[in-house]
Amino acid sequence: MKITSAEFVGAVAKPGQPPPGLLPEIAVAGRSNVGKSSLINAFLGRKKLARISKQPGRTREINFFRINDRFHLVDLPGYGYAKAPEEVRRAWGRLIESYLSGSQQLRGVVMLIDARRGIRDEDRRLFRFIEEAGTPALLVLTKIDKLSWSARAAAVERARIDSGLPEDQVLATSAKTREGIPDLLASVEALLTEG
Ligand SMILES: Nc1nc2c(ncn2[C@@H]2O[C@H](COP(=O)(O)OP(=O)(O)O)[C@@H](O)[C@H]2O)c(=O)[nH]1
Ligand SMILES: [Mg+2]
Repeated sequence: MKITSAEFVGAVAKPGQPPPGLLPEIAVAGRSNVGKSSLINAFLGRKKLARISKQPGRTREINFFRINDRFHLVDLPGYGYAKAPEEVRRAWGRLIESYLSGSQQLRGVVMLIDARRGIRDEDRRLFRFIEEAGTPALLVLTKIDKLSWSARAAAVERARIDSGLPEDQVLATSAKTREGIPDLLASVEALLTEG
């Protein structure tokens, strides 16, 4: 897949609010600071697109980007921000879970995991939720450039065992070096074609 166009088309701020259009959807989820904005920009080959979701207020919304007039890339708000009050964290959870269980267009979820940290409790909770909904998932390790070559293989293997996903659904990526980005484009293409 080659990205030819990408634009912000709207946001969902409350559970149950309809999406800004009915294209097939690929959602991207991960803890705050996992490298989600950087990866989305690397994936799209754009420098500034995901910055929109950094605007105050937007970080707690689900942001929709129309790609190639063919699908929506859905940027889910980052979870697990340690300093957020409990009530705010719960509201994030409700919004994300309401979207994931309610969307009729969702073709797959790209779950981002920091390669240095591996899968943690909140990731596991979301992962189980996605599995139970029967939605196809990709597990994408981020910031892989920060690991040595030997540590990379171990991180991928651990993520594969922890998630129970088959090998071809676990990818190692770097927004910095673009390692793994072509594989991610191919995997997203496969989700859209299979769906
Ligand atoms: N070395 C390295 N750093 C990264 C990579 N991706 C993101 N970062 C850094 O990780 C921090 C968080 O990235 P950001 O994309 O804002 O994460 P978000 O909160 O998940 O959207 C920033 O300091 C980035 O520069 C990567 O692939 N390699
Ligand atoms: Mg971000």
